Amino acid sequence: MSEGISRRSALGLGAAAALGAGTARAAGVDDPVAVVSTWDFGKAANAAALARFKARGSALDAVEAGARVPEADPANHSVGYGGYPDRDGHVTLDAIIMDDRGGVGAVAGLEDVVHAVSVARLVMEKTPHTLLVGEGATRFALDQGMKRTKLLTLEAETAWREWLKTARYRPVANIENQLPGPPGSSFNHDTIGILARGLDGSMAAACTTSGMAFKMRGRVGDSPQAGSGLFIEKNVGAAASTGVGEEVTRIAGTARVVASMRAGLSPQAACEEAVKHIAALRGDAIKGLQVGFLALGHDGRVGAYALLPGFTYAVTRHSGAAETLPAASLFGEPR
Ligand code: SD4
Repeated sequence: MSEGISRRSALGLGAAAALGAGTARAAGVDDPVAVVSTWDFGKAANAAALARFKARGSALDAVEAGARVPEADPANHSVGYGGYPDRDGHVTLDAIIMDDRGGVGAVAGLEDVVHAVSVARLVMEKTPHTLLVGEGATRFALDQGMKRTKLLTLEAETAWREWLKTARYRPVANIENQLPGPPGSSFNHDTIGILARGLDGSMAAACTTSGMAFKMRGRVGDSPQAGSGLFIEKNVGAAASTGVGEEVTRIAGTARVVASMRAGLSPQAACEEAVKHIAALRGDAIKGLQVGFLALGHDGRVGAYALLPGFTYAVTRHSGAAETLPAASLFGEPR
């Protein structure tokens, strides 16, 4: 058996059980983790990110390339194009990208442009700012040569019109992975958080989403806010969140996860601490709501934990070995 195959089998059920049980596994020294990302559709995103690494791209190039996959895929009507609109019928996108040298770029409430993560990168690289919102973000993207695209698909518009009949706003736990449709279809589009680590130890991270379906016009979630939906610190690690953004923002969730790692907790223990903090803080108010954290340490260790079962994440190593794993959770079935 080649070493590659034995490594792959080491990433099989045993690893899933170990990670799923909440004990973060030390990264393989000979085949370190390259990319991790949220939900089942993270696997395809990770493959695109790894391809950038292989083409000598930076960690920043890798996370941008990865995030663009679910943003654009018209077949799966994923994050970005085909996202569910706000309650007034507008698809608005939130995205952020960060490197480990203090680089931050983000957009919130972006309309009519598919690749929010690339606009975020342009904010980081071409402006003196870290966050552009709404009309100004769209104008900036178009000025930078991005194409104007109608993001509301017929399918998403139909779902919105159906929603308007009751207009009850109640986020559904784990909608990202639910049937009908393949992962990333219009029924389970949502946030991707993607964290990458190059073989030289450099790291970058990105997060992109159409936010909560049928949100209020103007609502911004955790995703584009540094320290809520995404955070990274050199020589410590990176974290991303997914689920009901308000619950993450209340505790500056990913800044908290990274702070815990800085203080010496493993990525797994850091994710668990943040989830438990939300539960203790919010009590019954978070009944039935999902929040998940995913973390990648600077040493390549991975952690993931959620309030409810059903949060999955994809791990891809520099060899190309890849798998999707279930995160352990604080509670049992959705309460
Ligand atoms: C938000 N956190 O806008 C995002 C949504 C999400 O998986 O992550 N869904 O609140």
